[in-house]
Amino acid sequence: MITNAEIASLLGELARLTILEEGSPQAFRVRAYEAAARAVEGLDEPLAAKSEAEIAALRGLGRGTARKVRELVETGRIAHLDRLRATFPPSFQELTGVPGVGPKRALALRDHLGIRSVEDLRSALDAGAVRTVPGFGARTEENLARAVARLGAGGKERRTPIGAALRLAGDVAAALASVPGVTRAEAMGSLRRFRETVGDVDVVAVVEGDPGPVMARFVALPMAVEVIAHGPAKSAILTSAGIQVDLRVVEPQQYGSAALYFTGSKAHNIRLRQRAIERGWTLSEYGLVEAASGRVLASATEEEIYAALGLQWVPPELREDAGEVESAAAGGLPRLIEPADLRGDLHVHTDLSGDGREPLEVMVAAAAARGYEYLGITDHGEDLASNGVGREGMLAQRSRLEGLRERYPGMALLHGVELNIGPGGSVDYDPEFLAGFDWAVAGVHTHFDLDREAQMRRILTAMRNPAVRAIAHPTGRIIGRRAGIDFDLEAVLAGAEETGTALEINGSLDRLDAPVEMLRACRDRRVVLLIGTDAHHPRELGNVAWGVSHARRGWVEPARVANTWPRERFLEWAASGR
Ligand code: DGT
Ligand code: CA
Ligand code: CA
Repeated sequence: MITNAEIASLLGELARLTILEEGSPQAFRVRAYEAAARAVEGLDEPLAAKSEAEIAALRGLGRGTARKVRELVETGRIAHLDRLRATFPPSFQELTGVPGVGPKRALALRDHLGIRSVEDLRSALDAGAVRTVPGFGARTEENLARAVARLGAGGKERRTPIGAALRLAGDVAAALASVPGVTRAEAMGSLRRFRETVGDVDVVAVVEGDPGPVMARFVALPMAVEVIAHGPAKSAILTSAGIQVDLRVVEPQQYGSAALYFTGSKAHNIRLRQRAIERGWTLSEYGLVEAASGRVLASATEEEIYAALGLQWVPPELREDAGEVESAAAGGLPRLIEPADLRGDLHVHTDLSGDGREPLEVMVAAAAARGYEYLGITDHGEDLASNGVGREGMLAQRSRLEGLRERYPGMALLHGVELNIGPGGSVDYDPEFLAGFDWAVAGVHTHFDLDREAQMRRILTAMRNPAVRAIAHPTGRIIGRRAGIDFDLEAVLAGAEETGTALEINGSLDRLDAPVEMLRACRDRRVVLLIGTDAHHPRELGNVAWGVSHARRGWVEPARVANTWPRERFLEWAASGR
């Protein structure tokens, strides 16, 4: 039976594609689908068991949506969605995601120049044709050319950002787990290793008994637009998002060896296989086997396979053959940071920032519900064109926060700000006004095109500013959409060490910034790190889990992350150097 999560995700897709059809995210039909998707997510009973009239009577769902849900339950498809998918294929959706393009302009480019993908746009830009489209001047053309250049690799090199892949894998796994006989369904591959982009999604399902039903369910998933392979143990589909999903079905006693094999990385697997061979064994997705006798030594869990090979169990985020096998052999793997280590959040927006969604009181309550010992509220400083907050706005927020302190004696409330690092390294307000804040992070939000030298000076200048306690999302990258600013890594790390400025690990799935290379380079330095969620909604306080997974990929131990420190130590550090 189709799950509520699947229905919600298809309604979400309808909303996204309707934005393209209408040329605007504000259109009534878009809002209706979004509201319906949210409503379905919050339901307890399965929607698939309800009649059209019962569905239409639910809050947030109307007649039109109810009809589509029934069509989906009865036929496994929504014809209207299939039409939209054909009109706006993944390559066109990608085009609308190029900074500065958006749905309206993508439609104009398509209608006037036949542009249907980023590659088409690249060629049209090279030919100087874009400026001929009504509403696109030479200036727009220049900006788009820069945005496209910043995208980096194109065409076949293109990989899917982790955010989209995680959503998809979650939907697939939930659907498969609902099939009788399936005891686990989990994402493996680069997704389990938490790489920031993935080539495809790999799923392993454990089935007791006949694998037929789970395979049948898989190839008929509503997000499938093409079946690439359909076998008893292995199948693959292409999904509407343009991402391939590989499914492998295994028996319970093979779970460990299958998980190990399909998690990879290939380089990590090769190292393990070498250790097996040295001992006269073989290692495959079916198990660790004594070559001479064919006896299975271990296969049910990853732990027993690593143990048999004389290794500590290696967390998936480390499996890149980047020194983890040597460390595991010596019993010296780091104790990686975990979500429970975090005692506070230091990058949180409210609706005072133009892009925040909920008032201060709601964000503070949500942080308190997580059991935090401290919280930094950081709406945007006044320099940020559309979302910035002026001085009176900040002062008013400060008194509101003051009023909340009594209600939350267990949580230190810091009145902070997310400053905007200008092209020369200056930040918002003046030193006197800045001194009134308890906390400040500073980040780059504009001028991504300055050269390496200028970006370096810019970041170092911000670090030397006594008001700045941390650099938020240090490179400013948006995964799959904007490469970060270019700077000399070593010089920035040295600057952070010297000034005591922390570097943020931004937990938003679009960012995951500082990048892994930067975190790994911090291992040999005394750089203070910080995990910030950049939450614009209470739900996004949960981004901390992504920040932690990303930090683990960078070998980060809890002691190096300032918001794992107990309240007194953290507050003392936060106030120092100001
Ligand atoms: P991706 O999809 O490019 O982001 O990266 P992965 O790591 O998910 O790679 P993928 O999907 O090609 O394969 C999934 C895992 O399966 C991979 O991490 C290790 C394992 N694997 C696949 N092909 C081979 C192979 O030829 N040799 C070995 N040792 N392992 C393989
Ligand atoms: Ca993969
Ligand atoms: Ca694969």
